[in-house]
Amino acid sequence: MPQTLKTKDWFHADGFPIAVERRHPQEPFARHNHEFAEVVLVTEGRGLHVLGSESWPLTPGDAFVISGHRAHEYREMENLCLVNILFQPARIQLDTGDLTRLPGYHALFTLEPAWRRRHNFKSRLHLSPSEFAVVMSYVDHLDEELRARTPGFRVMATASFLQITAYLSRCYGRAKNPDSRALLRIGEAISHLESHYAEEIDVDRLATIAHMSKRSFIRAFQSAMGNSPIAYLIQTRLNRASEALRQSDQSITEIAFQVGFTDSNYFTRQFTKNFGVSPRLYRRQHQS
Ligand code: RM4
Ligand code: NI
Repeated sequence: MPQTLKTKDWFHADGFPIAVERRHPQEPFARHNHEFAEVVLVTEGRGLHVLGSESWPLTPGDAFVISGHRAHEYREMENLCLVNILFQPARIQLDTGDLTRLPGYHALFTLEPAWRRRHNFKSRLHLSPSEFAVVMSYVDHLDEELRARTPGFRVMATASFLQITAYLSRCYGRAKNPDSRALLRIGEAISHLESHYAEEIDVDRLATIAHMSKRSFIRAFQSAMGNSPIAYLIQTRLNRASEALRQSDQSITEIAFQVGFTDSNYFTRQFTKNFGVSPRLYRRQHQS
C-alpha cells in the first residue's frame, strides 16, 4: 500500500486549502497518494514520472495535475526540479466566473488525470518558455502571499491560484496534438453543459460536440467525471440553485425554473436528496 500524504501534515494549521512546495531538486520520495490534489510544474532537469504501472519522461515546461487518490512517484532523477501546488479541490470554489466554461479546464483538471494511461501521456500539457514564465510569476505571487499570511492573503492567494488554473487551461486549449484535441472536444461538451445548464440539454448534441457516438460519449463522460451527463447536469443545476437560495430573494419556484427545472416539486425532491435539507430550510440556514 502506498503511503497517503495527509492534509493536516501538508497545509497550514489555519486550514487554508492551498500550499506551495518547491523541490529544488526533488529528493527521492516513496510512492504515495494524497488526500489532496497537486498541480506539478517541472522547472529543470529530467526524470521519470511513475503513475500506477505506467511511466513517462519529464522535461522542463511539463505541467500536469495529480488528483489525490492516484499513487505516483519520480524515478531516474537527474536534477529534477519542480513546483508542487497542493490544493483541496472541494474547498476552493472553482466553478466561479467562466473557468469551467474553458474546455481546457476540463481537459487538464479532470479528463487528462483520469485518462493519462489511455492516451499514453501524449495528451499532457507542455508549456513554451514564455508561457512557463507567465505561470511562474503567478506562482511567485501565490508563494509570497502564503508566506506573509497578512490579512487579505486568503483572497490574494485564491486569486493567484485561479489565475494559474485559468492560464494553464487556456494553454491546454491551444494544444495541437491529436490526443489533446480529442480531450478538448470532450471538454467542449462539458463546457457547453456548464454554460447552457438552464436549457434543455440533449445528450446527442453533446456527443456531436465531442465528435463521438452517443454511446461512447456517455461511457467516456462517466469514466472521467464519475457521473452520467444527466446526473452531472442535475448536480450543476442544484449547485446554481443553492447559490441563488443563499444570495437572492427569489421564490423557490422562480429559482427552480431559472436553473432549468420544469417542475418545482421535482426540484424540491432532488434538492433535498442532494443537500439533506429542503430548499426552504437551506435558505433559512444560509441567509444572513
Ligand atoms: C514530495 C513530492 C510529492 C509531493 C510532496 C508534497 O517531495 O514532490 O509528489 O506530493 O512532496
Ligand atoms: Ni505527490
